[in-house]
Amino acid sequence: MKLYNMNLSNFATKCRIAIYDKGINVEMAPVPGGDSHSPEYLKINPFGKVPALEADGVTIAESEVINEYLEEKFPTPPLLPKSPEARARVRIMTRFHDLYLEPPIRALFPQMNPKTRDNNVVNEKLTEINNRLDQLDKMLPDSGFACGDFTLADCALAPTMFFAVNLLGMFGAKPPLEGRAKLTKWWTHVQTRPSVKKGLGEMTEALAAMRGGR
Ligand SMILES: N[C@@H](CCC(=O)N[C@@H](CS)C(=O)NCC(=O)O)C(=O)O
Repeated sequence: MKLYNMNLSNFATKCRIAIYDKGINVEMAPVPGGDSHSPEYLKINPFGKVPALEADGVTIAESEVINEYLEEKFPTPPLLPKSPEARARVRIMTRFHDLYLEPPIRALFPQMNPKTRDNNVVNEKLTEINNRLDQLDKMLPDSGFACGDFTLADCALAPTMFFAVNLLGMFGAKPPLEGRAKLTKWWTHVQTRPSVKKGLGEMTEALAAMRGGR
């Protein structure tokens, strides 16, 4: 199996964490043509998005579809609980992440440069992010992982929280953990998981390389 991957991509890291946690042997491949919109890569994933997984004769796009596929194909150790209700809770978290928490954070990426920044967009997105972080804080348990045992919910949330913690400060946002006790506890706890430590370590290195222009 081959994952088309970029170490700084939060969506690719979501899949790498699941792969590391399950101990699956997957080749990590750079995006052909060096860009997710290169003609070579668009042949592999017409959406022009990273990651994509080549597995058993099919190419699978979309990080959550990839993670659900990996869960079905390699059920041990499980990253989804057994009961339909508990599985639904995990999927609510992953959808909350994909549809509501991550997009306003991503919308700030084109606003990094203070010289070209649109402050109206920044303020609007920061308000949305703060609302979403408050919602996440309410959804999380008092301790432990996001939904009991370590699950696909933690795989999804951790790489995006990495961005929140490391990037929001440059927009003058209040620290994302401030006043959010459950989120703070979860963030400390989730980073003790070896698969998360490895995935976020790779993001840290990639971010440092980007900042250093390497
Ligand atoms: N819904 C997709 C989102 C993937 C995504 O947005 N990936 C980013 C990298 S983190 C990307 O490929 N961006 C390039 C683009 O949108 O043009 C997923 O879950 O895989």
